[in-house]
Amino acid sequence: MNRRMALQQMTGLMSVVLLGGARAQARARSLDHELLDHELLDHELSEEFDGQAAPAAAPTGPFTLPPLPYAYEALEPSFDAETMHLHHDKHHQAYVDKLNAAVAGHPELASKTVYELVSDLSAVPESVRKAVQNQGGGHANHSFWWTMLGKGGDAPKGELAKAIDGKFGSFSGFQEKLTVAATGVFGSGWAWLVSTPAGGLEIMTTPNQDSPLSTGNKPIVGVDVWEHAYYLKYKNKRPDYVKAFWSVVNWDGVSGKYADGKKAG
Ligand code: MN3
Repeated sequence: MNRRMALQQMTGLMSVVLLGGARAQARARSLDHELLDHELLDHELSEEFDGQAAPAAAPTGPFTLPPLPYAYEALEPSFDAETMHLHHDKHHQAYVDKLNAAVAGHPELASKTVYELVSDLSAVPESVRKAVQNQGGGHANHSFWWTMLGKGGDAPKGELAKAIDGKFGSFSGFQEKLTVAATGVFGSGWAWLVSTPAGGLEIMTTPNQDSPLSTGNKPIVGVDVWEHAYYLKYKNKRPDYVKAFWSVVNWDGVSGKYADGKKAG
């Protein structure tokens, strides 16, 4: 073999190698593309079937976090924006996520509203009852809380004003009693003004995230006294937080809902 032939052979070998490399690359690219297509398809499918195609992933439904019905800074200076972000985006979201995890595999629960779930805990299978009580209660209580807050009026109106005066003597008499109940909750929980099954008004407290609905009582006003609701701004001073709470109750909304509830029976 002379030098020229050897060079020709080498060039040929190299071009085979190069060509093979290029082919392999092209093949790899098309495989990538196919894989990508499959990934996209899987993604589309899983979106289309709302998570059913991807059982390994944490469920994103059926319960979802309702958006805050006003800006995060809307309740400043009583409730600071940072607390609102944490309280809504992290704490409330966590209740929703854990409730979704609890009802996964229980289609008979997933088709109910969270209010239906906490209103009849005895209908929830024992294996997930505590989770629904805690996480469902957290979701129900906070969904109520955001809409009850806001800036709309300084005092109850109409039917609610009359009912409060009738039960507590005056608005300030009611405020005093709910304040005492809220500051007196031991540990984490809520203080409430509720409409009882008999139709009257009562002040009650619930531990943890228990919903008044679980005992047949309909919440009208609630005070969240979990530390996550106030610790950033008020530290250990719960009474200061409860005092500030009174300036961010949306009385127009609360009074309207109460009147509608009375009409509906
Ligand atoms: Mn809370």
